[in-house]
Amino acid sequence: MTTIFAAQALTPAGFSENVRVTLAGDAISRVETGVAGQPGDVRVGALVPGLPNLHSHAFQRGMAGLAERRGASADSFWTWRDVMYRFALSLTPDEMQAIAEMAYVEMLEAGFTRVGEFHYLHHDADGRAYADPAEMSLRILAAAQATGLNLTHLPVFYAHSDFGGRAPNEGQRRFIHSLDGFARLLGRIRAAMTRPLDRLGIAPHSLRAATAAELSALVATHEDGPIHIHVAEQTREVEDCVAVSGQRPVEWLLAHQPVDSRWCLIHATHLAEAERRGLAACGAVAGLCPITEANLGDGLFPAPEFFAEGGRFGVGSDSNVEISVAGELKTLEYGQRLTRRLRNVLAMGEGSTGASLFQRALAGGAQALAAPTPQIAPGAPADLVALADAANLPQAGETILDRWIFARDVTVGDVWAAGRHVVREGRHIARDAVVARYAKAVKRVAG
Ligand code: NGQ
Ligand code: ZN
Repeated sequence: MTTIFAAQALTPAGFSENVRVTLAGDAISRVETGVAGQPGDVRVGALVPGLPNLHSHAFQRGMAGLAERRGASADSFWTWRDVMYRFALSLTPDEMQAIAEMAYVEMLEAGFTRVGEFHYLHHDADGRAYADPAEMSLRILAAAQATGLNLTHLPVFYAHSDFGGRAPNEGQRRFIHSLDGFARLLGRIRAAMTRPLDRLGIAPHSLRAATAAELSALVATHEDGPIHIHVAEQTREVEDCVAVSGQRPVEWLLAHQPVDSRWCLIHATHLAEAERRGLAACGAVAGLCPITEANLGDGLFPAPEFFAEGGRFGVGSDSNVEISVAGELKTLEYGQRLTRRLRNVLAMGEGSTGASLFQRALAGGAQALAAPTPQIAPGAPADLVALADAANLPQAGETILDRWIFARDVTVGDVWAAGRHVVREGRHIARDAVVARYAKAVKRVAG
């Protein structure tokens, strides 16, 4: 049995002092506040629930920093995608697992305790299914298990290169399924999932990659579990959607699919006012990936209006170019400050901006990943992040969140995921072995 004594902890009632948390297996069994620490307790500074990372393409961690060179033509999301496709085509299952383990180690070290892995690298390099068609998904499951990260696996249905059911291109050959093949894949993955806290959902890649009929068939045959889809990330995608359907992407989805609290719309960057209100009202989560959206030049999500309308959001590290809880939340806020020339925009009222962002991302992230809401309360999963304050300054808990997110002089010290103490003094317990395998994989692929 593990007991943690925290000088401060974020409980459902807010920050409390002198909190003793007892873990039993993968859950919290007891929370005592205003008590003294005892011999044998792990002593920490501020204890907060682990944040869900609702959107990741783990393999892209292996090309982080390799697409920051300008080519002969103006670079854009689409030229980045060409580089990414070439990288994706070269990976073996062993290499993909090694890169995923590196990404997952960094997620845990950042304070994420669950990942939504939006996984589309399914087939062998020639486009044919592996002997086990779930080979690559099993590697994702293995990487999550090896590192201790909770997983919501989101196998991707991908069938077309663009709106109007256009045939997939050569660069997409490892991603492609028929509806029947996809159903078989899901069955195989379901049978292979063994950890009780892991979850399975589906992810039609985008309105480019799945037709209206395919989307309806997928939704009709999956009556529970999360549904994630990329939507309205780039303005070209919005224009193409209007040209083909007469509607903007989010407008089309809200009109043609039963979008509700099971759904997570990834990016949803470009929203007309009616789309923004409709998305907020339907209870779906907006899956924001602020660092990747900045890196790819996507645009800015209308966060303050959406939050004011009751819209839910969570954050994802997406391309994994930088894996950081603090960085995602800070980038979300700074985008608003830069364009509006204001400060503390997403505090959404008086008080701490960091606490507002963190609490909203916690609830939205858990909803999107079909996970119980992370909280420091008996019965909740033991997904916990201890923040270390090097200067040990006496101050209210919310300021600790602001200093973590904006100043980074508070950092992640210890992390427990599903009750396992996997990060100690800021380092994942398997970091050295994972880095060695990661380096070998990336050196081969990147030459
Ligand atoms: C992806 N990533 O699937 O990895 C996409 C790019 C696409 C982002 N959208 C490919 N950030 O959307 O076609
Ligand atoms: Zn994505």
